[in-house]
Amino acid sequence: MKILHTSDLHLKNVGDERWQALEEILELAKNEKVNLLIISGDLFDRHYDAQNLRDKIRPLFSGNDFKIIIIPGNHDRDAFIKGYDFGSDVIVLDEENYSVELDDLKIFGMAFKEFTQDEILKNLRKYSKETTKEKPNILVFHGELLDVVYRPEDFGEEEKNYMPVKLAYFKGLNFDYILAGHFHTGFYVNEFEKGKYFVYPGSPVSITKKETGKRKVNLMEIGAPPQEKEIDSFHYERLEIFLDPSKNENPLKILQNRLKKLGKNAQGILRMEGYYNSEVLGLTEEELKREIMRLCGDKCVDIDKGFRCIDLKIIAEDDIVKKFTKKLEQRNIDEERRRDLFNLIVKAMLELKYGGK
Ligand SMILES: [Mn+2]
Repeated sequence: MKILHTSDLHLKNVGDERWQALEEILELAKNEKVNLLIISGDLFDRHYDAQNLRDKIRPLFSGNDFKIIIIPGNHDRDAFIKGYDFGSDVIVLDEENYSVELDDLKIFGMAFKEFTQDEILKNLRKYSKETTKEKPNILVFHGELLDVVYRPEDFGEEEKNYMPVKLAYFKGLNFDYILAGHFHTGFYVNEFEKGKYFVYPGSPVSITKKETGKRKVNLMEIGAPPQEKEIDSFHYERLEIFLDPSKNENPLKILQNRLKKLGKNAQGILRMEGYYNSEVLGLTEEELKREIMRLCGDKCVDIDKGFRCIDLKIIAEDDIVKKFTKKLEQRNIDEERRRDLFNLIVKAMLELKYGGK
């Protein structure tokens, strides 16, 4: 029994990067011959988007060789009104119809609701009592796992707590897998009891610039641990460059090399800092920024914000700086230490030259 598990696509439009990610996921499910596709909440960005996209999603969610189980998340909690047709393969698990029994599995869905911790626990116990001994039981869940130290941005742009749970809540209950959604940043899995797993696949496409790196889904076999599987969807990638003046490198060459390595579906969040000598490069700070923008085209975002290079020509010819740079070159020290030391000498030199005037 093979399952593809994802969540948090936040669909808004047909044909955009998020829509393409959904198409890629369906293609993967088909190629991998999965028995089930599970979407653990926030398939749609808003209630309105679900209304607007329902007729377009219907053909994608019909006629597949697998069922598609969906639960509402905090973003699309009101989207799945009874009687609405999202496609013939779809089973929505909500407050009313919270479980479904298939040939090899029993699946429970805990749709998003503004529950207190007591209510969550009560519900979990109620569901657990209805689990079956004959086959594995799965809980599909949308909310926060408090065990992990999160930053608010890990959930996209949420400001408050949504359905907070702890791994301890699931101990002693009869769920073999908790297939969760809501956590955007990355793939997270925890074996909270022997052979029992809690897993967040992370959003399968970058929703905000905070979700960087290749996106993943959970492609798992019942009885085995969840497995992360990289997909080729749109994503942001941090593109950080530090110019080390002791190395005398051409910033534009470094950038070109980094851009070449950027995947075709990736967009770089550029940050270039450090020092260079405009006399050697033949470009002022303004000109250098303009060249960077030209090279990046639409492959990078936030170039203005990320351009932090400093022209050092006013102190570069100073003998002390030259000696220091040479010394730094000869020493075998790591990149970060080198950076700190250089920042120090630059600060000191600038202060010597201009301080107090
Ligand atoms: Mn959410």
